[in-house]
Amino acid sequence: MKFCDEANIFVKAGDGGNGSASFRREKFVAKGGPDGGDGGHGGNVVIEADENLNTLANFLGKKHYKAEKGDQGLGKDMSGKHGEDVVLKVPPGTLILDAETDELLIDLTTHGQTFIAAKGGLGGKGNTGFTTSVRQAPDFAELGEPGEEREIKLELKLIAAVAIMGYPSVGKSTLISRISNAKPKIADYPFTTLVPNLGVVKVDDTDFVVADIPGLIEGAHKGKGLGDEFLKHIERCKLLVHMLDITRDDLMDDYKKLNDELRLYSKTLADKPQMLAVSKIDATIPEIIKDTKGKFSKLKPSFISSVTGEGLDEFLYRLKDFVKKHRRSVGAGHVRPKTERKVFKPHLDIPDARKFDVEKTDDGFKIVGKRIEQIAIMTDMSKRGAHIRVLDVLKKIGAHKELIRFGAKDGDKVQIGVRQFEFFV
Ligand SMILES: Nc1nc2c(ncn2[C@@H]2O[C@H](COP(=O)(O)OP(=O)(O)OP(=O)(O)O)[C@@H](O)[C@H]2O)c(=O)[nH]1
Ligand SMILES: [Mg+2]
Repeated sequence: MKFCDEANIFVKAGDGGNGSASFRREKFVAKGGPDGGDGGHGGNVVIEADENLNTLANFLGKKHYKAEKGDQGLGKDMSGKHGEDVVLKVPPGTLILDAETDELLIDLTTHGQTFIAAKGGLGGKGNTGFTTSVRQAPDFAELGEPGEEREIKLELKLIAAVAIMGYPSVGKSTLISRISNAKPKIADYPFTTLVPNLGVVKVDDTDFVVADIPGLIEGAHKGKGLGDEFLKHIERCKLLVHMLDITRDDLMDDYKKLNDELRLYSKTLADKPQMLAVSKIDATIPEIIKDTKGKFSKLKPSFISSVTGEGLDEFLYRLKDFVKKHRRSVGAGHVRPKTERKVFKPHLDIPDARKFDVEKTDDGFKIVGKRIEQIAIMTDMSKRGAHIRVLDVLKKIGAHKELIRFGAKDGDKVQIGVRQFEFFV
């Protein structure tokens, strides 16, 4: 639906804390073993759908959101504290896009659904973690990994709680113009409304969004009239107001035919809770109203006139109760992905983590690969031990052999991500 609210924001996850390169100090022991603890992971920037919100107004003023850094590791094997996540709340129906590429990252449709917009950096390992049988006193620790940062675009597709649907010209737009802030076009010819009109309806302390849908006719599910495009919109609403025009010939027939259309389109649509409203009661005679009440006694419609206002108050209170009753029972959209708040594990999150490619460059070689680049950025190159460890990792994953195959010799430069190394055979 056209009603869109937008905001661009910058998100920066917390950097991981550096690991500690510390050695045990004990009385009467000249030099104890390594006891440097790990740095804490940086916090994530998380975006969460919250049905208590209706707009993205919160993001209009503040543009930068930053999660906490992980603390540094300390001696005595003390790990640094993990950085806290920052959780940004948005209304369900918010699309999250990469601001640079316009790529859709996620469509948050359900209350409680979350998305990590920027991943926190890994904490660096302390020197304790690098002890091996041959390397008993590592004098180096890993640096913390920088947290991700990017610009994202939030786009709100307003999801109406209620859709007013019915045949053309039954008075749908006239009703929404009476009960909400919407100002739709109204006319006495069919298909006046071409795209849904959205309006906010306020009854006492409750407000909700209502959509006035273009008229539906028989065959709509196959694209007849304005067709199935709008049935898709209706599918996103929680509740339907099915409107019948008392000046038409056979209301029961209208009612059944439109419900058949819904059923032919989808079961989800057919199963939506409906409230019936019979319109234009000012334009008929009391006998017909009485007769219609009799025929529809089981379905208990509201009888209204959007022209005189008769029956509108009662209709609105019923609508409010109807919305309140169903607010939590039905999801905001028809897509209901599983919602889980999983703990982010950066290492495990990298697909094909150990894959790499070697390239020859103008002044040396380049290795491209997620995990190896992560290790490189976390390496303090001023420490000889750390340098040797990177070479060890290259050997382990087969990159060292590959570099030799490409012709690498002692002293050649190897670029891995943002870091440069000297190669040793
Ligand atoms: N007498 C009377 N006329 C009404 C009432 N409600 C709507 N109308 C008239 O019915 C005609 C159609 O009204 P709309 O509100 O445009 O109908 P709609 O259902 O939105 O029509 P489409 O958008 O074409 O599907 C207009 O001429 C309205 O003035 C009512 O309560 N009483
Ligand atoms: Mg209309």
